[in-house]
Amino acid sequence: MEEKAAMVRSVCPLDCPDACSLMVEKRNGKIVKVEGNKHHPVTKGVICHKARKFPERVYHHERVLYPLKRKGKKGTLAFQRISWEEAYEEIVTQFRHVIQTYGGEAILPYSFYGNMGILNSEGMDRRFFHKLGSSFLVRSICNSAGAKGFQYTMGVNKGIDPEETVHSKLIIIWGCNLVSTNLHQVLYANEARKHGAKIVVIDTHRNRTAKWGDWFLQIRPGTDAALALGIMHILIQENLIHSEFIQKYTIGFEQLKKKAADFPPSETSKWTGLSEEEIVTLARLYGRTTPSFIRIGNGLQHHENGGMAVRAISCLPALTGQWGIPGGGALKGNSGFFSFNKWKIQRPDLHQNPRAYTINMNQIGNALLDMSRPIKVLFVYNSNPAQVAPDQEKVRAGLLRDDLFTVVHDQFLTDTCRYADIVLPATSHFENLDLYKSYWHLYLQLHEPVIPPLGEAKSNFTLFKELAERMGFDDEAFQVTEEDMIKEIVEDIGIEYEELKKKGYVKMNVSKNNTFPHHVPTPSKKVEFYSERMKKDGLPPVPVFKPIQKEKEFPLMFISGPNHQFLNSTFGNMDSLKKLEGKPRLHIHPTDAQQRGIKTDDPVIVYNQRGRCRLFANVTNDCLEGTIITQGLWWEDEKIGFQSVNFLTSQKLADMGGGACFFSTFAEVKKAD
Ligand SMILES: Nc1nc2c(c(=O)[nH]1)N[C@H]1C(S)=C(S)[C@@H](COP(=O)(O)OP(=O)(O)OC[C@H]3O[C@@H](n4cnc5c(=O)[nH]c(N)nc54)[C@H](O)[C@@H]3O)O[C@H]1N2
Ligand SMILES: Nc1nc2c(c(=O)[nH]1)N[C@H]1C(S)=C(S)[C@@H](COP(=O)(O)OP(=O)(O)OC[C@H]3O[C@@H](n4cnc5c(=O)[nH]c(N)nc54)[C@H](O)[C@@H]3O)O[C@H]1N2
Ligand SMILES: [Mo]
Repeated sequence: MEEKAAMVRSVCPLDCPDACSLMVEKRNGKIVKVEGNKHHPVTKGVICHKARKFPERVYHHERVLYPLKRKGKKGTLAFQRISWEEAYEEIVTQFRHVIQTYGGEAILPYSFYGNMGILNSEGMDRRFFHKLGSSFLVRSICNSAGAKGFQYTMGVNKGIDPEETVHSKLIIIWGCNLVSTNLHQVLYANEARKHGAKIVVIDTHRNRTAKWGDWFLQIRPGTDAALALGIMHILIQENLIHSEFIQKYTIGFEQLKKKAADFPPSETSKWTGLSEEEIVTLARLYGRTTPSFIRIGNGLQHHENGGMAVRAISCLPALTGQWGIPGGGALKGNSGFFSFNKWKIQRPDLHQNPRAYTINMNQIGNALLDMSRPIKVLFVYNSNPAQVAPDQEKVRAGLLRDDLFTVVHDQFLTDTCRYADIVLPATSHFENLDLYKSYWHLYLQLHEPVIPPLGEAKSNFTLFKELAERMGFDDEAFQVTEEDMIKEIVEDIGIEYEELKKKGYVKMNVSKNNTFPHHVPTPSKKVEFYSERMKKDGLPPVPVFKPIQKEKEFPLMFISGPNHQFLNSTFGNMDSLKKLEGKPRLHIHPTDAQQRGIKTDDPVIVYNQRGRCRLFANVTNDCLEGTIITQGLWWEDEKIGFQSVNFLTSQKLADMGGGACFFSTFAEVKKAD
């Protein structure tokens, strides 16, 4: 007899700003359907295709359900099943041997946010590797340049409550492909639009978001700081600034004014490719509309000057006095509202060697090949470096090293698993107890398990706790349960666990004393147009524009961003979503295509000094001349000879925060034979 369907609450674990609240339909103990939670104040019943496809992912026939050990050559995906005991035995033996012979620094964890749960992404794992004495990983692949740039101006990674943006009268979406990457911001903006708001999109690509907005400004990549300075120039020259606000809440206006003077419309136009008229119109619109809101994306900061771009843009709202008006201000990221005690969660004090090597994850390729301080064990979880990390030629060469012992904990045999000595089965988030914040909305959510672990899968939390036990770590930090840890985290910031459990979510503090402009935690406690701290850090203290270094031999700028149906490389193995996404495309301007004899649907090779990848051309005016664009981190496909776009990207670091420079990549393209 068919069991009555039960609806259970869940949270979407994906590395996406929306952190949706989900409702899961279960029948006979199995998840059959996933929907958006209608009662959650932000999700409001709306979710994307990816989340709807979770049942297909969770029960996918290719899911890894028990530990595996390599039996063939590295790079070949040949494994045999082993037990957890055998896996632990082998890993612990390697850890002990490596620590004794080379020291703990020869062990490197490599993780990101494949699952955003705090316990499973930055909780028990951190405690474990600290105690183990491993090298430190700088987790800078995503937003660190922009986050740092924003912090220099505003002191903390906070913007405004996105729920307020329904009140905005002007919404500028700057380098952010909302329609694909932050769906609920689109809904708020649509609401604002009903009340007369205008939506401006500033992007290099006429993407889905550009087509949805009211006015699209197609900017040359890497020139956003010039545009921000150009807007300031007009605001100041035409007295569209808010003098009392500037007086009361900012420092360094005179220095900024001097810098902005260098960017009259003619100069700004020369760099950005926008017309003088577009620049002037935008600046006047910004100067004359209140409340105005700028959603700053991740795209524009994946450049070598990306930190400064965000730093410059983040000065704009203070110039026109937007902070503090409902719907006025900007938002790059909101993690600063979740003021957890990281130290208590991650316990860096367990590390016996706080001076251990620090390795920037954007340079994992070089790190794996640097034999002057060899990494002997690489432990990968919540991430797929053989797909997402730049300069894949180096990454793969490093992963192929015979003397490197690699463990990968994942739900699927990702491209990284090809290089693993041991693959461990990870639970899906539905199988775990965890706590979720968002880097956009302000609700903390509790996730209680919806189903028990599939096969022999274990959560990251359980894995690292059990490894600690086998390593003989008897600190209290490793004795706790998931519930203990969650209680400790939330009670520390004054949230009752029982309340969280009952409702599923709690909103963070948005009172006056916790928001701009009343609370600006920079050294001066004011919005810093001039930053002494930047000067100390060897950076220009006032926003500047530094053009991206071009490469003569490779004239086309190659921008490889996320696509609509995948989440980074997650879902890249699912037929339904692959079908919706179509082919891995290279969007190319008609002039560039014609010069190279390329037509739509032609297979093309994109290449540079580091590597190549094969894509299918789409000749279109949606990109600028000189810029070629692809979307999505597709899995390796031998049939079409597809390789990661990250064979072309480089390990160079952005101007701030050790950030990644995925989009400051130059390439050439030719028709494939
Ligand atoms: N569907 C989907 N959603 C996702 C993801 C996904 O893979 N798929 N990934 C998630 C993650 S981890 C992140 S970090 C976010 C990222 O999401 P977003 O913040 O939207 O950032 P991107 O999509 O990387 O880039 C946004 C836009 O920046 C543009 N761009 C590139 N260079 C420049 C420039 O110099 N100036 C300007 N103005 N624009 C430029 C690109 O053309 C692109 O359209 O999305 C999250 N959500
Ligand atoms: N060229 C180019 N490269 C990029 C980007 C780009 O725009 N262009 N974007 C960059 C950005 S912004 C980011 S954030 C990174 C993202 O890089 P990653 O964080 O590596 O993202 P994913 O490719 O989604 O890989 C996450 C992996 O975690 C696994 N996973 C999910 N849940 C769990 C779990 O509970 N436990 C374990 N052990 N594993 C789990 C998933 O199955 C998946 O294989 O990529 C970066 N790389
Ligand atoms: Mo990201």
